[in-house]
Amino acid sequence: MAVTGCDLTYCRMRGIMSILTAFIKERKMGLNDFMQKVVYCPHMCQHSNVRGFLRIDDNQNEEMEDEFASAPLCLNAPRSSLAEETQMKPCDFDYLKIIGKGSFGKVLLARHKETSKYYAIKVLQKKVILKKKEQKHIMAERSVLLKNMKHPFLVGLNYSFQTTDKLYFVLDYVNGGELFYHLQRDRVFLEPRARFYGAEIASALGYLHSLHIIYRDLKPENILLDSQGHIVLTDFGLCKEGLEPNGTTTTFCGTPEYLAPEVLQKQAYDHTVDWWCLGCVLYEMMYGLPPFYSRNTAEMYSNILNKTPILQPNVSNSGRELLEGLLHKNRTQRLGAQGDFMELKFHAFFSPINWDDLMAKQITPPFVPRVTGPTDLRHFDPEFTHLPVTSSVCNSDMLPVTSSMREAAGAFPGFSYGPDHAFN
Ligand code: ISQ
Repeated sequence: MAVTGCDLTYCRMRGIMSILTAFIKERKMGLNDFMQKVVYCPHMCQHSNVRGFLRIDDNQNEEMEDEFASAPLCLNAPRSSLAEETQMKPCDFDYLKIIGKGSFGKVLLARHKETSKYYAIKVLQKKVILKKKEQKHIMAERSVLLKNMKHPFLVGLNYSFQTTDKLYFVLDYVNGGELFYHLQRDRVFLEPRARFYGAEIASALGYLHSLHIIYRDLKPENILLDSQGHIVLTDFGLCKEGLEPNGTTTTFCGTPEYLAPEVLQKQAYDHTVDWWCLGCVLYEMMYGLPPFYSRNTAEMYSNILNKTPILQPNVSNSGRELLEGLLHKNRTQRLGAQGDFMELKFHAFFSPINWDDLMAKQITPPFVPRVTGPTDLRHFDPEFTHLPVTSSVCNSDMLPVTSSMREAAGAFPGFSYGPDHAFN
């Protein structure tokens, strides 16, 4: 059969279309993954490229903020027609409670109006992010940002969008409470329980490292349990001051107990900083207090830098050996310095763990948090949940008109948007 010019043109067009479709799909996935990384590592927002990309610039944030008139920009697909298909906006949700709060913004329990699904929505103030110092090294590998990011023990990012002055992250919602809320009640965990949590945390950190991401800020309030009792690492990104590795600020906000010596001394750090933090978490689970704890903060800093952690014999040999390895002050001698996660995976302390089963959530959690349903907030700090959400909620009947009124209206001033969109 003769091939006509028409057939050729048709074939070529189909080829071009499939290449374009694949390209758009890849870009869309890449953007989604990028935003997920911003959630896990909010310090990325300090980088000029990230700020430019998110269109967070100082001018924009000065006075013009007409967020009541403007539609939100979908971060998953900015400036493309894909945005319209998948666009979400603050008013698509009912905001039920504040479940976390800090200098960057807050986290709210929200219910999607259409699907009735519950989410934790993290709202970050662009202005506050802007005030933080620049961090240059974070986005060095652009290709890293475009890798897929999904892990059973990392909080999932479902969606993200922005208004003129805020970034919204629609995250999985879990209500098993902070791991350390349960630790405080029990004082210490038996070794099998500490091992289970330690293994789930280590696998999540190892996964991030495989993507060249350092979590850096593992601390009690970032370690949650889901309703089944599995670990969920979040980075609320609400309290980052003082953790700049370029050492330009030292205003610590929150608990400094887990700070690695190299971070404290403003020296270069690498992935081993996460293994130090894991050592601190495991130590606290097994001994009941952080390894360098002192009520006096200056003394605690001095302990972190100078004191050898005390390893009482009520913990097994392999447990003590693991802690000793993770809490090496010299990061080049720390467990994980050479083989990263593999070194932990094959450590004697974790020998009872079947890592494939762990990843598949096939290991029954040693403890199941008592919750009656998604709105059971008993494990959240009442300091947050008792705060009124009224000023944060999107309410189109109460539109503030001046910029100062808008500010006073809180985190979710109401504004109306275009037609309905698909919810992914
Ligand atoms: C998910 N569930 C509950 C609380 C959360 C806080 C921050 C990020 C994700 C969360």
